[in-house]
Amino acid sequence: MACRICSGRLHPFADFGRQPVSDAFVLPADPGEEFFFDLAVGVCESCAMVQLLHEVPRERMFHDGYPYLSSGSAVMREHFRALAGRLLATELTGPDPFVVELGCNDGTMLATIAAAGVRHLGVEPSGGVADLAAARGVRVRKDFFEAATAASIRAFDGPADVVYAANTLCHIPYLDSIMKGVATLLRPGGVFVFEDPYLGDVVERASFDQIYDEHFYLFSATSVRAMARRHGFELVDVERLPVHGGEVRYTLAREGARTPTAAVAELLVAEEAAELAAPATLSAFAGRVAGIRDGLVDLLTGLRARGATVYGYGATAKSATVLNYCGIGPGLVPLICDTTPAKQGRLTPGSHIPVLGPEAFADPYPDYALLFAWNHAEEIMAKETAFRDAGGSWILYVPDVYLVRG
Ligand code: DWN
Ligand code: SAH
Ligand code: ZN
Repeated sequence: MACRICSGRLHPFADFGRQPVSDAFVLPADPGEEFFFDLAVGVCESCAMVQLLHEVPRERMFHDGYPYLSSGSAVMREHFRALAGRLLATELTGPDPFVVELGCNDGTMLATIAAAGVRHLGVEPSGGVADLAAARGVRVRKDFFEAATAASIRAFDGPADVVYAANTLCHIPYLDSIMKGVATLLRPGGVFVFEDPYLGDVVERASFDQIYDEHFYLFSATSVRAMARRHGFELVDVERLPVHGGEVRYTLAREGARTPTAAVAELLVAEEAAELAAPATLSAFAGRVAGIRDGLVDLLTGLRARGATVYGYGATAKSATVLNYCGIGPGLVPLICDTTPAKQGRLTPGSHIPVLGPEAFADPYPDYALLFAWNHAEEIMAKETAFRDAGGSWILYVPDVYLVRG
């Protein structure tokens, strides 16, 4: 198996078995044939990039029915409003600036840019969410970004000052084509800014559910710098972010265009010291994950034996890995509540647990709630205080299986 970035040798370190497409929620009346693939992950012995061993065709994941909405969390809405404000204040200050967002989803970030009257374009292959962005006044192109898309944007709109991508670059196996596209599109002094789940946080928190079909790569400063240099780019800034369970925002500029900040060297040194990409580190991670699986299944089986009810909270893409790897189905978790319209009334992929709207949670409250959207724990627990007041307990499974009692 060869590295998608540098063709180096891959060292496999974790295997989650057969898994469905994580965001392919199933219609109960017409389940059809579900697509499964082997979810296994490895690290490149040459460039340290952590990546899936098998890839799901992009059209199976990102299409008109793609359900995830960026606007589904108040914390994330504020996160993207703040980021847009910062780009406007720092990078988009020249005459007639232009920003391109890859994977703009429902336009949560670009809505602020559009409201400021700044030239922008969202590139978004999933038609349903792209329509929501357009309805917000965001200019959007329904397409997969790649080298050819970039060339046609450049020909029509001219060079971009900023190319931005949140939780999208790590979804794209074909980074060669993406980096060629960014090189074509970006003006000489422009920046490519992207933020994705950080390998360091995944290893530290044993957050194995960050591994699923859409998350093809798990980036680190080490692997991103190596990838960037292959395309004439330098990693000039890194910023750790608390969202989605721990991310890093990377800034790339053309080699020689900007001086890297001290934060880059610091993170590189920390990754080296922690031996983040070492087989021993990643095998230890895989061992902890197996322990979490056993602990979670034991807890849920014990609760069922006692007659306690457990609902899921948040039908996340991440939960597909948890449910299918642990073998959890409707017998242990009879329903999952979720605010996303396109998930409600459907069944979770592979595990076939019904997804209901948020009103089902209090009707009546279960004894326990398994928090699949643990990355939004603060926001969710703050709005669901009545659950604990009524004696309910939250179940979390990263960094270990534990209860937050009522
Ligand atoms: O990387 C990705 C991230 C950005 O979003 C994508 N590949 C797919 C998706 O991953 P996810 O589904 O694991 O993301 P979230 O943000 O953890 O999903 C939260 C889910 O919980 C959504 O379906 C909305 C739902 N939710 C809810 O029901 N009540 C969320 C909040 C905050 C709530 O209060
Ligand atoms: N940026 C948003 C959405 C993340 S979900 C946020 O952080 O909340 C990932 C998004 O990337 C999906 O909307 C998906 O349709 C989009 N995507 C996948 N491949 C892409 C590609 N090649 N070019 C642009 N967008 C892509
Ligand atoms: Zn490699």
